[in-house]
Amino acid sequence: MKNRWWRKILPAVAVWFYTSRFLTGCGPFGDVVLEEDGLEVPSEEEEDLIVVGFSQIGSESVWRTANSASIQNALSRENGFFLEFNNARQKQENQIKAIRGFISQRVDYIVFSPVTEDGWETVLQEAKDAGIPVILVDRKVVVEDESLYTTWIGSDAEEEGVNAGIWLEEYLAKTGREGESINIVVLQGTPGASIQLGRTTGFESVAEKHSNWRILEQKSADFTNAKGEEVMAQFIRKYQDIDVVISQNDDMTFGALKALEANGITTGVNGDVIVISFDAVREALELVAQGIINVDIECNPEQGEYIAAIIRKLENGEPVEKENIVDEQIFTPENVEQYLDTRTY
Ligand code: GYE
Repeated sequence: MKNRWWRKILPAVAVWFYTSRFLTGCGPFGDVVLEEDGLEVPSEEEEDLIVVGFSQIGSESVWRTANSASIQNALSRENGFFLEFNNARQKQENQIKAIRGFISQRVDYIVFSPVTEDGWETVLQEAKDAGIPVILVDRKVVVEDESLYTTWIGSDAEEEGVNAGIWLEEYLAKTGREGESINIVVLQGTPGASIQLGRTTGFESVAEKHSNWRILEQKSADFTNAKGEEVMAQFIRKYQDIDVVISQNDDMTFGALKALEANGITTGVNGDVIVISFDAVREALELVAQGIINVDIECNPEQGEYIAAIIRKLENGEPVEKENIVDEQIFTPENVEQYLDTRTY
């Protein structure tokens, strides 16, 4: 029989490997990353990096995936950051848990995109007491004491809603329909999310100036493709004469288009129903170019570089603005072609 001596020492090697890893954070074959509360911590060589804990809402949309990628690219090791990325899977309680984890880990900055506006006071106070600056990204919070966060970076949701209304106003005038009665249905995003509330109030502020516009119903489809299809199908069953569909993100629009098509209803420039969408991801811009979606109000997910720049300023002790609004535009069949090649998401 062969002498398999190594079999005898294997358990001892395993014990040595895991104990040394556990006690020192270093493995026998170089540095490894210690896990603490399921969170990564920087190794010794990474100690100079700026540690950022980021709680993302989830991965509900194409926009969200692009937003996550932008933040991961900007807050990379090469750029001097150590990023703790947490996916909250649409739940506020998961975000609060992640933020508490970041606090106990004493990260340098906490960044998060709040799924809804309310309910953040306690955990933000805990971050403040721990002396950790909080940067809000994409969505906003409602808090009495604004010093609970340092700054916010995102889109002007209300302006996006106003832009949708103004576009509709101009389009109806251009097509000679300004005097017609116009029936509108709205697919809304996650209830209580600042972006949903902003887009809604923005559009309503224009709609209320037009006595011939009638908002038949506004219903949440949670920013997802599947729910967009489901809610649009309900609208179709309930209302015979829909003139305009407003969908507060592209994913819901993709779902709604499926439901409309399944019911033999055409959309867009030469169709039965006018479609107004938000986000402007590549696939939606292609549908704008084909005249299937009439207009897409851009919401810019590329917020990573903005966050990195703000953190660098804070590191240098420079002041930062309380609100930082990203640049955005409006895409119609008339202008969209020139942007198609460069759209990466
Ligand atoms: O419009 C949608 C998403 O908060 C701006 O969230 C964001 C929205 C975006 O999932 O697609």
